[in-house]
Amino acid sequence: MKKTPLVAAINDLSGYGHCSLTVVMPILSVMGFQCCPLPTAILSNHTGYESYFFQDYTEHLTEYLAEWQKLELNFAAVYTGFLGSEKQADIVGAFIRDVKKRAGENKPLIFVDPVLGDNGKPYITCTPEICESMKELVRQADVITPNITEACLLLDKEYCGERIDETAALKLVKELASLGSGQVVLTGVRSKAGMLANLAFDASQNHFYWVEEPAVEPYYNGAGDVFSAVLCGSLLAGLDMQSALEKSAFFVYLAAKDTAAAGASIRDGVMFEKYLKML
Ligand code: PXL
Repeated sequence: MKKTPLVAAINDLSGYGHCSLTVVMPILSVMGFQCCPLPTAILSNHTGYESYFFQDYTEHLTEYLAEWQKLELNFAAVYTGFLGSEKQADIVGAFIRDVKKRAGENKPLIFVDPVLGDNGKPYITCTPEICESMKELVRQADVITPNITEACLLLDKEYCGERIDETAALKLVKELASLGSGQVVLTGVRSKAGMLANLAFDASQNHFYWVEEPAVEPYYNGAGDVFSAVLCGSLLAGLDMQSALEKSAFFVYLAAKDTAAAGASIRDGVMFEKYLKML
C-alpha cells in the first residue's frame, strides 16, 4: 500500500462562497491526495460580497512552515492561489524551492493559480505589489491557470475583454509562457457565442490544447478555483493535458448548470458537491 501523496495548498480560507481552500481541499481529497492547507488569509466569505471579515495570515506563515519542516514532509505538489500580502511570495517561493530540493529526482508539480481578478477588474485586495509578487511565483511554476484578466495583469497589458478569438487567445498563452512557466492554461475564455473555452500551451512541446463547453451564465465566482483544482488533481493522477482539460471543463460545466438551475447567486459560487464522486 502506497502512502497518500501530499499536496500543499497555499490559498485563503473563505468560510462561505465556494472558493479557495473550501474548493481545493474536497476536490483534491476525493481525487486521492492528502491536501495540506497553508492559509494565506482567513475570511468569513470572499471579497465579492459587500462585507467580509479579512485577516492576513502572513505573520504566521514562517512559524507554520517551520513545523512542517520538522515533520520532513515530501510533497508531490504545491498548489498556490490567493495571496494575502505581497510578502507572502518570498515565503512561498522559499517553500517551493525547499519542496523541490527535498523531492530530488521525483519532481513535484508546482501549480500556480495566479488569483488576481476577474472580468477586467483586480480583486479589491489585489494591489500592484501583490501583482508583482505573483509574477515571481509564476516564474517558479510548472503550470499556471490565469483567466484573461489575470493574464493581462501578469503581462502588464491593457485588459482586452473576455471575448477574444482563437488567434488572440493563442497569442496570449504564448506570451504568458515567456514569464517562465512550462505549461500555461488560459481559463474561462468566451471564444464564440454560447461557448466557454479553456486552452493550454506547452512551451517545451510547442503544443496547443483547446477544450470548449457550452457556456453556463452567469460565470460563477470561484468557477476558476474549481477548474484549477480538478486540473491539478488530474495532472497529478497522470492524465495528459488534453484529458485533464476536458475533465476539468466538463466538471465545472455540470456543476455550473445545476447551480444555474437552482437560481443561486453568482457570488455564492458553483454547487459542485453533488459531482465530487465522479472525480
Ligand atoms: O475565487 C477567487 C477568490 C479567492 N479568494 C478570495 C476571493 C476570490 C474572489 O473574489 O475574494 C478571498
